[in-house]
Amino acid sequence: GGPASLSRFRGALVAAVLGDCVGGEFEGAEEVPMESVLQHLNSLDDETKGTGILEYSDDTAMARCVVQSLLTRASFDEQDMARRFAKEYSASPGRGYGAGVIQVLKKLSSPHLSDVYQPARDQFNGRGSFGNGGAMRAAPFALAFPDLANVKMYARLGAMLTHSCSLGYNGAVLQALAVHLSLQGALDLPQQFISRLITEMEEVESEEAARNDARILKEAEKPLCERLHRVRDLMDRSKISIEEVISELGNGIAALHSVPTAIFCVLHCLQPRECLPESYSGLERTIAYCLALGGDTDTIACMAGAIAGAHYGIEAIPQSWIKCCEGAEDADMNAKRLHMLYHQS
Ligand code: 8NA
Ligand code: MG
Ligand code: MG
Repeated sequence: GGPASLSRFRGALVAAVLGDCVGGEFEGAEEVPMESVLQHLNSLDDETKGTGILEYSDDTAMARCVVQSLLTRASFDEQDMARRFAKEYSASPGRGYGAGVIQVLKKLSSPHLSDVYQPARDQFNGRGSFGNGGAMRAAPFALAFPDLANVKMYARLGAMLTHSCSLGYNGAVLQALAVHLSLQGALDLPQQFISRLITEMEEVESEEAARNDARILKEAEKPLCERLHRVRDLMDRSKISIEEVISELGNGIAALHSVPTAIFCVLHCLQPRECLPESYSGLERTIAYCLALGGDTDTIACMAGAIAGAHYGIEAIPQSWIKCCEGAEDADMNAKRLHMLYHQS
């Protein structure tokens, strides 16, 4: 489809859910042989194996709240979104939430709360969380707002409800930007895609709060930009091992160690790769590659899924995968609603 086509919206929202559901199998694993990944993905095609339904985790649970809030309010409403996060957590606390964010979600359910951003600010002795929990649910902002400035502003505010460290919320801004550009067809020119992300993030990370947090955490002056430069170096190389990707970009629960990684996975899998079946579509390659990294596989595959899905569209997603992932059909429905909202504004 053309820029911002319905197929791209459906691809983005559905593939994010698939990445989460399919990636859950290897979450936290230190080493994942590609053979195990392919076996896991094959089992989804095999109805006789009766894999059953793969459940979604916190990534999708929170993304669904973001989507519902944006659709219901037809804009960003922090009170409404915070309420939905809290309600969702108390209804299903066992979705694999990060240890820290649970405290925020409990405080957000208090009826006496006057500032919905305060619980997030109190995290980690006032430094705020730098986890990838803001980024894992950032894709819907790119699907609700056509304007780049709005995507940046609302992805940031939406993340700040739980992640007040700039590395946490700027990771969400980067993820939303990547989905926004992919939706426009920007991945047809991968070099320009990464350059554009770097330019945007240069501005985002030049803010005082970002510079301060980077200094305190002893990171590079503009940490996400520095990682994006590494992504650009790695994507130019024809051969690169999984170990190098992990050591250069990371596979952990920090936004800094996972959002650039997800972007790299998408870029790397634009072409067929030796380690992956020839029969795979680009989207299947991307998800498989994310799982083979180990670490925070559900979240990295969820984020890469959103970016790749916006590029390849719904047609690249195997029906059998959609059938066995909880919430995939809902995501497809919501993508159609978001597409309408996006084209109304
Ligand atoms: P979060 O805000 O609780 O952050 C996740 C973790 O990062 C915290 O529990 C801390 O250990 C650490 N952390 C974050 N900020 C700081 C800080 N300023 N100082 C010290 N430590 C810090 O949760 P989240 O919403 O960001 O979630 C991130 C990931 O955790 C997601 O992948 C989610 O699925 C979840 N999770 C991951 C795993 C895994 O094995 N990778 C397992 C279960 C849950
Ligand atoms: Mg998860
Ligand atoms: Mg995770």
